Amino acid sequence: MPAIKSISCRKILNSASEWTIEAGLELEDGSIGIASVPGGISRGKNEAVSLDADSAIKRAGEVRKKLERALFDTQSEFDKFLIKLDGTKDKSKLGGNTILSFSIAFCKACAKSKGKEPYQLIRTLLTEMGGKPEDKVHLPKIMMLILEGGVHGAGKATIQEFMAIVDNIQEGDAVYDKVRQELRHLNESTNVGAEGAFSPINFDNEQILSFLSGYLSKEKIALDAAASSFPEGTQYPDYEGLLKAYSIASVEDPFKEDDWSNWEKFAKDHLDKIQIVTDDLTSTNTEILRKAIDKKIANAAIVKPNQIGSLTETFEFINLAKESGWKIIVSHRGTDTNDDFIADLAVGSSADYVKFGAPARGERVAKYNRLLQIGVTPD
Ligand code: 2PG
Ligand code: MG
Repeated sequence: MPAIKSISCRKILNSASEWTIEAGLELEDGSIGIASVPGGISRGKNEAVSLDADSAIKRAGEVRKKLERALFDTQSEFDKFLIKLDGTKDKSKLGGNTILSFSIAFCKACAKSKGKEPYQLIRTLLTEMGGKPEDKVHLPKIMMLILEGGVHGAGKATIQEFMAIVDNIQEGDAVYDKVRQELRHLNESTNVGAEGAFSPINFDNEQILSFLSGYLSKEKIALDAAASSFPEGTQYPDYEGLLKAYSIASVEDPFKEDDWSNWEKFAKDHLDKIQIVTDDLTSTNTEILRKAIDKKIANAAIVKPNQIGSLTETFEFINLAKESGWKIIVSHRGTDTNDDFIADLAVGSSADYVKFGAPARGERVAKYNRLLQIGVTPD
């Protein structure tokens, strides 16, 4: 790759009116990459540290002197250089958000320099690291968020996400629209939560599930309980009862991230029937994923690059999950920006699903629209 000509870092706002950073990186041939990364509301304990915007800008200033005019042949060389410079296990010195913003900016600039789309470069990078993306580029299925509760919502529901599993954006959008019309009809609020989904304050978990079921035809339901974020003293939902009563095909984070015994028991009873998804528990961390695979506690994992803090480590995680027969779901975060790179990550890695929130709120829509754009790009 051409040497790095310049890097920059500025403060921007995220979807929760908090300050975050946007990184810029230019290669000597004029190729530019600009990237910003999300935060998260229900964050796991094992995630990389995310620095506040001012500290991240300061750290980026220090990194700048070391990056400008430097030559990196590969994404992994670039990422490993920053990981080494940080030197901590949780990326607390430079910040996972600082490292990842530059990691993605570098990837975008390299794609431009090679005349490729980011998803095309990602396919190559994953393959070079031993991965086997599917032969044909295809768009993933979608877990479309329709109603939200927990720390993302406003009402009584303790489960964070109630999603419809759909084949494409149009199908999910139609379900979202039907639900909006019916809420209006019931005189319930159609105000939306952190990720653009409806959050009727009078509905508990069961009421939401029974309501949502009325607007699904062939679509199955995916839940994200985000149980690690339940307030002290909150009971786990009665999963057995819910699975019997509703058409639920996927359950994410049903138990707290350190409650391995409940995870193991649940998996013994249900792993052959439904998709069990780790998010906070694995935190896009290959070491923890290995343990989860050994213990057979799930069969799918959420991929959120900002949980680990670099693209190369995210690629390692994806490759291990796939070679172990797990499904992967590339996901946005509770607080996010308009950056649409994760749509490229999902397509480039042949992800099984994406989880980008509701088809409302600009930062979610940006990612859906990028999928639509990729869908019409000749490969
Ligand atoms: C999750 C995410 C995204 P947060 O739990 O899966 O929906 O939420 O970013 O708040 O952790
Ligand atoms: Mg989750």
